[in-house]
Amino acid sequence: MRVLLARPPRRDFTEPGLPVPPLGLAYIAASLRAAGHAVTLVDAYALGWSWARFEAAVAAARPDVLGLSAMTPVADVAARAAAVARPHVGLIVLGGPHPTAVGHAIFDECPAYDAGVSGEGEDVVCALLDWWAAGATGAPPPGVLARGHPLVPATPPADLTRLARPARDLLPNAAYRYLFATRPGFGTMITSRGCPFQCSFCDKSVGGSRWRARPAGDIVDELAQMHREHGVRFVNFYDDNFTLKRERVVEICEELLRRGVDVEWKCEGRVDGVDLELLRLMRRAGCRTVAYGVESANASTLALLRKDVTVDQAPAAFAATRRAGLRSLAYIILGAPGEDAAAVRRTIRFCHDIGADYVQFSTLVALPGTPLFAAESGRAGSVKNPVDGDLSRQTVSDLPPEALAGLLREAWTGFYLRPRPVLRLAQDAVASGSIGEAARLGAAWGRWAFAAA
Ligand code: B12
Ligand code: SF4
Repeated sequence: MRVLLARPPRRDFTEPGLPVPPLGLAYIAASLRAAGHAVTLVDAYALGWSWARFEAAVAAARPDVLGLSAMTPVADVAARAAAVARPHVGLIVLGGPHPTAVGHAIFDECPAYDAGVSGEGEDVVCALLDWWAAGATGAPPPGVLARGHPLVPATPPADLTRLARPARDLLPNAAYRYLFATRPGFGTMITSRGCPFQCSFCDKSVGGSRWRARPAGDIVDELAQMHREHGVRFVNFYDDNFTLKRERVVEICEELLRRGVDVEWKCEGRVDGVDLELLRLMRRAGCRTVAYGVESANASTLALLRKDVTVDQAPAAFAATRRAGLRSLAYIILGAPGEDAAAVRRTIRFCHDIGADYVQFSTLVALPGTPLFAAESGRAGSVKNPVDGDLSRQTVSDLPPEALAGLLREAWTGFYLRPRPVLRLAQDAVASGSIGEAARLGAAWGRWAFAAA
């Protein structure tokens, strides 16, 4: 079959935009191609296409199948793409975290969808196309959401090495940027899937709790291939928990050093999963930044979030990161239930005290698919965040939305309107070739700060 996989255009062209590769679609493309389908991939978001151009491209391609991906807060964009594409396409399939979290509700949200894929989609999508080609009679294969049929969950792949590598040859690789990269030539990669922790705000519907990791040799082979074939020189490891198993990180670093792969990288870690020796090895092997889910300086909030770390583990991890010569990024949640303005300000101050190089401030959102959703979805107010463009977050908090928005503004401006972070960001934007993205983010940020003032 002729399959078009598409990441639709931006909802709003004034939004800052994060043109990072659509890795999930690239995995799906590789799997479909290996099964003999003719696959094209359009990343209208990264290419800055208008909606008119997107519709014209779909109408010209007239594919048998259109595959889209969605996260819940931006699910309306995929629905708009499906509606626009409907007259020009046979089967329209939605995959990703949104259909996995909400299931058959996607058919009520958007009548243009014919089917959905729940969970990791590489095997399921091939089975779905076979079922569809055979007339869609009888029960759909496991993992497929179809109208009038109950979902039978699919078993996710246990051995990740049997999956075809992402079809990066179908991506507009030169269009990808990342603000904190230290060099141009940006790519992303996943070396493990799943996470055994149970943080209440995190949607693990796709990857699940069973941690499955790829061996070091396979990971470094892919990195070398990205460097050789696509000019990638800085990689974000998007694993939920890159540092979960210390010995695996050591193996990856040693393999990178042994083979001399010239790629710098950033990964996500937990403050309880690093030490100075490991961080120094990571630095030697090309790591430049480690992002940590610090979340809060309030022990009661960490307990509510079921983060399974203590407040005093963060300063130690950030100090070790600094001593190893690495930059640190702290993910922070402000205004969780139980927090008043003083508690929020304690966390804001904490970010300065631990010496974080970058901070990403958020509010607490109860997404479907998270343990928090069932408990808290009834009392959410809307709060805007400067990095979200026109997206507002349905935030769970005891603070009134306006008060929390004010504290969020205080946090962002207090942290970033200082010479050091501004200079560091400017330096990274130049080094990574992301000046355009940085300017757009700065403008969106300025509009937000001005509107909120
Ligand atoms: C990288 C990342 C991003 C990147 C880019 C995502 C992208 N374009 O691919 C950035 C930084 C931009 C981002 C932003 C956001 N993100 Co994000 N992100 C991730 C992260 C860390 C990794 C995604 C990834 O590459 N996974 C690896 C690939 C292989 O998995 P995958 O994408 O899920 O794809 C598989 C399946 O979903 C399925 N599939 C996916 N698409 C399709 C399509 C078809 C046709 C089929 C058949 C199957 C299929 O098959 C794939 C292969 O198995 C995940 C966490 C995670 N572990 O997945 C969060 C995650 C996806 N993000 C999340 C959220 C909430 C957001 C934001 C909405 C946050 C916000 N601001 O409120 C924003 C959205 C901003 C925007 N305007 O789009 C949530 C989504 C939860 C939900 N229910 O929707 C996640 C799951 C984090 C979490 N644990 O809560 N994100
Ligand atoms: S927030 Fe991180 S550590 Fe917690 S469950 Fe999600 S992926 Fe795992």
